[in-house]
Amino acid sequence: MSYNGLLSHYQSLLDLPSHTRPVSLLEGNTPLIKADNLSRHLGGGFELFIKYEGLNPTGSFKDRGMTAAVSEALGRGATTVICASTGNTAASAAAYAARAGLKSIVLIPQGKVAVGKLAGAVAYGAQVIQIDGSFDDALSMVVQITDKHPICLVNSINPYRIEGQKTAAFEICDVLGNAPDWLCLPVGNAGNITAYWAGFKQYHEIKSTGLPQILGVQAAGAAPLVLGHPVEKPETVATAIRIGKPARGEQALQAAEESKGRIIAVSDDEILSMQKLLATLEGIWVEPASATGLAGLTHEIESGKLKMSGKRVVAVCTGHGMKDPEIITKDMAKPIIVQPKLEVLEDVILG
Ligand code: AN7
Repeated sequence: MSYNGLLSHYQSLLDLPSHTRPVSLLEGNTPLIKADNLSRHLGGGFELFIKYEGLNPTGSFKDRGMTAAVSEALGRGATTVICASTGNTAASAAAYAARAGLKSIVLIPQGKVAVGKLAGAVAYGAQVIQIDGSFDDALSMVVQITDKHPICLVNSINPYRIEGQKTAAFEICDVLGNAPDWLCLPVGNAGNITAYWAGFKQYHEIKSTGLPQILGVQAAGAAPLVLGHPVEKPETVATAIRIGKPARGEQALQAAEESKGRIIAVSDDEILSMQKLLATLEGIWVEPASATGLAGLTHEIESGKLKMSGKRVVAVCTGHGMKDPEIITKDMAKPIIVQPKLEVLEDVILG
């Protein structure tokens, strides 16, 4: 059966208006990769799967929500979409808007957007505006401007974003035949955790697939949901989740509570170690934010707070490593240079 993208594949399960006109890049249908090496490294005895969302068309999970939001906007007759973004939403909005023939405007925070994301937004033809402030400032600006002008907001405040993103939960259940025991994922603006929980609940109602416990993970320097108050100046190496006032914070806390899970924070060191482990043990290179869910899982296992024995765990890896190459290249040892002579190469390789 040919695959025509999320909206077509899960049409009957998505609450989208009838005017919606599908704009797809064949997003979704991403692999669920068994990670036995990493599971063994964490003590073993449990099944670990990576939902590799970096393999979406623009390199992040944002494409799931964006196909829905842009399709609805196009069908409604919108001509322009706008979002605030730490980078991935911007690239995704720009790509889907391009395909739909819409203009896109993206507001990004000063300085901290990874180069692969900014390049994407520019390549897809967005008008890129840098705000001399944080993501939270940028989000407040796009909310204000869309209240005043007929421009369509495609941040995850837009309900169709959540509709699209909940398909990731459907896919996991379709592949495993059931919900996992635990789902761990990074939490920034909290749209994704909200969408996963909605998706698992919906599938549970119609297909009795069970419900996972959800472990949402923030970066320690940007952890408003753990601290219980907004963070004025969020700081983390995981720039995707450098967010101090999550738009769907309440729903994230609710998802954690209803699922008997929790939201925790991990340090930048834990995030970067996990990014490296995942790449070197499993061949899966993700951007720092995307290693945050797994870093949280590791934190809980190693501190004895979670026993995973006999469990099935899915870790959502939200964006591709190539989005943020500098995080690797800035500290890497320069490759050695050798003359193009076999003896020299033999010397280097064989010692
Ligand atoms: C790789 O692009 O907020 O909790 O503006 O890019 O749903 O916000 C990105 C978020 C996790 C957090 N992983 O998801 C944006 C933006 C990656 C991300 C998140 C983001 P939410």
